[in-house]
Amino acid sequence: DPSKFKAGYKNGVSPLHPGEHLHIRPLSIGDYEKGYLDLLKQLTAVGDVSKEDFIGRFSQMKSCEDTYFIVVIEDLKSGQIIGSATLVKEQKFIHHVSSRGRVEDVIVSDLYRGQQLGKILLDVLVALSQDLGCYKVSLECKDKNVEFYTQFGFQKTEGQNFMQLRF
Ligand code: 16G
Repeated sequence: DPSKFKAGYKNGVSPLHPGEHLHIRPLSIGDYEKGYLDLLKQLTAVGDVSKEDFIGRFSQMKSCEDTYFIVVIEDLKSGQIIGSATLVKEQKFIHHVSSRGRVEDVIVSDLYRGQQLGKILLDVLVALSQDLGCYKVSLECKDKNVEFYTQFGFQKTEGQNFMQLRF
C-alpha cells in the first residue's frame, strides 16, 4: 500500500520509483550470481558461501512460511544487487499471540549511498511489519546509524539494553 510510505523523499524518488535502472523486489536464487553476497561483505564477514550453501539456506528460509522477507534493490544496468534489508517476523505467545519484527542486515553499496535507498528499504520493511501485524519492530545498529533510524520512528529505549554473547 503506497500510501503507507512516509513522505520526505527528494528528486522524485520513492519506494515505487527507487531511481533510474533500479528495481526493488524480493531476494531470488539467481541473486547469488548478481553479487548479493559481495554486497553483504560490506556489512560484515560472509565467508565462502557456495551456490549449494546459498540455495540450501534460501530454501530453509522459504520453508518458514511468512517469516523471512529479504528485499533487494537491483541495478538493472549492471545486473548487480546494490542494496538489501531483511525483515524477520518472530512469532510470540505474548501480546495475544502476536509477532515481533526484526530488521536485519541493512546494506546499501558504497557506490550508491546518498540516493535515499536506505530510506526506501526501511520504509518498505516498516510498512511490511505493520501489514504483517507485528506489535513492534526492532533493530540493533552502530552509534553512527542511530540518527538514520530515528527518522522512521525507532527510538532508543531508556532502561533497555542490547546484549550479545558471541561464539
Ligand atoms: C548490524 C546489523 C545486523 C547485522 C550485524 C552484523 C542492521 C540494522 N543491523 O548490527 O542486522 O546482522 O550488523 O554484524 O542492519 P556482526 O557480524 O557483527 O553480527
